[in-house]
Amino acid sequence: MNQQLNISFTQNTNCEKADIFPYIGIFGRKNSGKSSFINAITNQEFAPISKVAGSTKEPGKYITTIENIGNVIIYDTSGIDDYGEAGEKRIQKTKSILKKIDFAILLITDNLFAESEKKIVRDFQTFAIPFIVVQNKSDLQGISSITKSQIEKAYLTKVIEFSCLKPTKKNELIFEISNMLPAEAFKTKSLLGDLVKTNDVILLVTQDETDISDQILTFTQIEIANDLIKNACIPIFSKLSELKKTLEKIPISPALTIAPATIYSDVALYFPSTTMITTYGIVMAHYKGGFEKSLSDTRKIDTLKEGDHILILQLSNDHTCPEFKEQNELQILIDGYLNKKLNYSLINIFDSPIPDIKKYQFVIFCGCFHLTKKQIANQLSPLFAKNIPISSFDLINAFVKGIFERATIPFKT
Ligand SMILES: Nc1nc2c(ncn2[C@@H]2O[C@H](COP(=O)(O)OP(=O)(O)OP(=O)(O)O)[C@@H](O)[C@H]2O)c(=O)[nH]1
Ligand SMILES: [Mg+2]
Repeated sequence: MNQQLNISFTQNTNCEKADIFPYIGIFGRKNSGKSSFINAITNQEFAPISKVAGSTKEPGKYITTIENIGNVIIYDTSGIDDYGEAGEKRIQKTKSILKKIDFAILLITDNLFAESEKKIVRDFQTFAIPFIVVQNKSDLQGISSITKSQIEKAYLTKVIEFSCLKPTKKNELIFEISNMLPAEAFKTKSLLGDLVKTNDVILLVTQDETDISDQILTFTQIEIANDLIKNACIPIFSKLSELKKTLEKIPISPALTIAPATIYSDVALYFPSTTMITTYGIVMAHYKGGFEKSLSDTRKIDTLKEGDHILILQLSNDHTCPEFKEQNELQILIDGYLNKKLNYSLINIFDSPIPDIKKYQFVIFCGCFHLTKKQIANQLSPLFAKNIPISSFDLINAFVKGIFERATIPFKT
């Protein structure tokens, strides 16, 4: 029976920017109907389907539309129950999608929710991805009330039955997906998309080479350059020692200049005081979230007293990344700036849970931001809701170096 539902859809569907699409991943065992499901909910035929289990071997990405949701990017994946050396590699490729998506749809069939499903759900939780469970092939086997209530209770999600062959419950399903899509999914995923316009010239200043490393561009600088190219900007790189000549050669002033905090003051000397100059770290801090509170709390560093307790939260477990050392720099920077001795506690959030922060007078997070924007929101939003000042290494670093006011101007609307 074709159910007529009186459903209203609340999400904004008028996305102007190309990257303001919800990113949705479809997961499930081999042959559970993942590719068929994509075709069914988008009314398209682009995902190849086969009776043979394991036919989707590479993640597929489709830019399409779901009626009543709007433009979306959907990822098709290979089976979560794959095995063997090649199968494990395929599972890793499926998992690489987790960093990109805003929402996951986990297909099950025959009421089977076992280790493979539990594993992928743990991954959803790690990446703070909301998800819905869909019992597909319901024309062959409906969802049992026990399976439905067990999953819904254990994971605080919804279980819906669906059939790609007889998609009578399509409206109901799309309504649930629409309601569960997080508001974040409709915001820009661009690092600088809110700040820059097409054809803006953006000057990216780098440190002069050191003997220590052949690698001139840091991971952050590469990410920012990628983002600028995606936004159809014109990124121009210049070493500090070449900056004068670079500026002589470019005919218009850059809309924005980005420099490492360590050479910010040297770079600023080349520009009038009205020029927008920020740091790579502040761009990342702005993107990753909690920025408004961090921005206003940073100044409270001036109110800290001798012996106050500071909690440093390390957000990375990569000891090789240069930003990992920020945790040690912070103590020297702050004690030096305040000319006081404070008590620092260091917690790596990969090793230990975040402690009760009431006993601290200030919380600072640092590291190379290996967490995704969603993970940061998930881990840190309870802290941002508390009445304790919180900021990031990059903002504190800018503050104690006396560049905070100028370097944050581009982010103040
Ligand atoms: N009866 C029934 N068959 C379905 C349904 N959905 C998919 N199928 C069939 O199940 C088989 C597998 O479908 P696919 O969409 O290729 O499944 P998949 O999960 O993408 O499979 P892999 O890519 O191999 O992991 C095909 O023969 C489909 O026609 C459904 O709702 N009901
Ligand atoms: Mg498939």
